[in-house]
Amino acid sequence: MCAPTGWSANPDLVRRLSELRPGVIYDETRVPSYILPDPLVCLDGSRVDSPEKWRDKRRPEILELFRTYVYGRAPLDRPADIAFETFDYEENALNGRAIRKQVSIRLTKSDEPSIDLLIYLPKKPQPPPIFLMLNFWGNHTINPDPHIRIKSRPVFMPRGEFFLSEESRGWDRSTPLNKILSRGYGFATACYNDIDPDFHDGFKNGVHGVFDRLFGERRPPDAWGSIGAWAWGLSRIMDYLEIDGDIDSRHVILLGVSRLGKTALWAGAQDERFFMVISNTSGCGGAALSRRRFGETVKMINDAFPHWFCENFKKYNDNEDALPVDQHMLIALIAPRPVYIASADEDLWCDPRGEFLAAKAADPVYKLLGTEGLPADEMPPLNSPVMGRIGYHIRSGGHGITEYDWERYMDFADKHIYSRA
Ligand code: GTR
Repeated sequence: MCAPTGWSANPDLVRRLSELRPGVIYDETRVPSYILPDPLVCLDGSRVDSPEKWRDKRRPEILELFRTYVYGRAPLDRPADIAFETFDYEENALNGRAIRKQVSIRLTKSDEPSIDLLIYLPKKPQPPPIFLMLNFWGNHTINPDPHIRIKSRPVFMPRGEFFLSEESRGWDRSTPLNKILSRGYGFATACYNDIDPDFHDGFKNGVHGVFDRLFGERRPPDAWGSIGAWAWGLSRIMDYLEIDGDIDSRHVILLGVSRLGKTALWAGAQDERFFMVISNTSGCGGAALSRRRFGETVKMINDAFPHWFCENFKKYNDNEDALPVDQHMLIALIAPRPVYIASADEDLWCDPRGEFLAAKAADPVYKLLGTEGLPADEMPPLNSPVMGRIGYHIRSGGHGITEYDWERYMDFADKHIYSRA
C-alpha cells in the first residue's frame, strides 16, 4: 500500500472556479514566485539566534510592523472606565447541565458601546478552561436557550431585523455546546458587532466612534480598522475572564472563524494572556500568505472591506512583495503558545495551501523557542490533523466551522492543557 499523499485541490473545482472568476488565482501553477521575509532576521539585518533576542528585539519589531502596515494601532489599552456587570447567573442552565452567566462589559461611563458576554460552564469542582469566540449574529443565535439576552443594536446588516427577533434564537447551529461542556470546557461568546459594527460608515460607530478622538484631529493612516477593534475587544473580554474566579483564566482558548479567525490571530499575537489561538478558515489577512495571491488578494479584500485593515495596508494592493511582513510572522508572534490553523478542502478562496505554508514558515520561531513546532513537511492528506505546538488540518467541505473542527480543537486543547506537550 502506498502512503497517503498530501492534500491538493480537486482539479474540477479549480477549473470551475477559474472559469467563474478568471481574475482570481485558483490554480497552483499560476502562483507567482515570491520570497518571504525571514521572521528570524531583524530590520537591521542581524540574525535572531536566541529566545532573548526574539523576545526583546524581533517580536516587538514585528508587532510594530503589523500595527503600522496591516491592522492598525488601537489608540488605548484598557479604558479607565471599563466596568463589568453580571446581569444573569443561572446554576441550572441547559436542563441542569451547565452554569450560565451573562455579563455586560461597559467600555465608557455611558451605556454604549458595551459588550454582552455569554458564558456557559460545565459543573466541575475546578474552574474549567474555556473557549472564547466572537460570533456573527448575536449571542442568542448560538443556542435556543430562551434566557440569552437579545441585545438591541442598530440594524445595519442584511436580515438585521430577523437577528433581533425571537425566531433567530439558535439559528446558528455551529457550536456543539453539549459536546464542549461534556468534554470539560467552558464556552464564552460575544457578538463582534457589539465592539464595532461590521459596516463601513467612516469609523463613526462602535469603539471607533468613541475612542478615535484620542488620535487627535485626524485619523492617522495606521489607525485601527475593524479587525483591530474586534481584537481589542477580545482583550477587554479577557480583562473580565481574568477576574472571574469560576474560570481557569490561564487557559483561555481563543477561536475565530473567517474574518473572526483573522481577528483571533491578531488578538492572540498581541495579548499573551491568551493561552492558545485557533484560526478556522481565516484566509487572506489571517493565516494565508499574502504573497501567493491565491484566492482572495490584498486588493480584493481592501476593495470589498475598506474598513477592516488600516489605511496603510491599501498601499500593498497588487504590491504584496513590498509588504514588510507576511502572515507567517503573525502566527510566529503567538509562539511559543499553541496555535492551530484549520483549512477546508473546497474553500479555495481562503488558500488552504497558503495557510499551511504560513504555519510551516512560523515553525523556525517555535523551534528557536524550544518547542516542537509543526511536525509536517508537506500538507497532510484530508482529515488528517497534525499536532505539535503548531497544529494544522484540512477537512472535507467548505468555508466555516464544523463539528469535526471542534473535535480537533478540543483534542489539541486536551493535549496542551492536560498532557503538558
Ligand atoms: C469573505 C471575505 C473573507 C472572509 C469571509 C468571512 O467575504 O472575502 O476574507 O473573511 O468573508 O468572514 O465570512
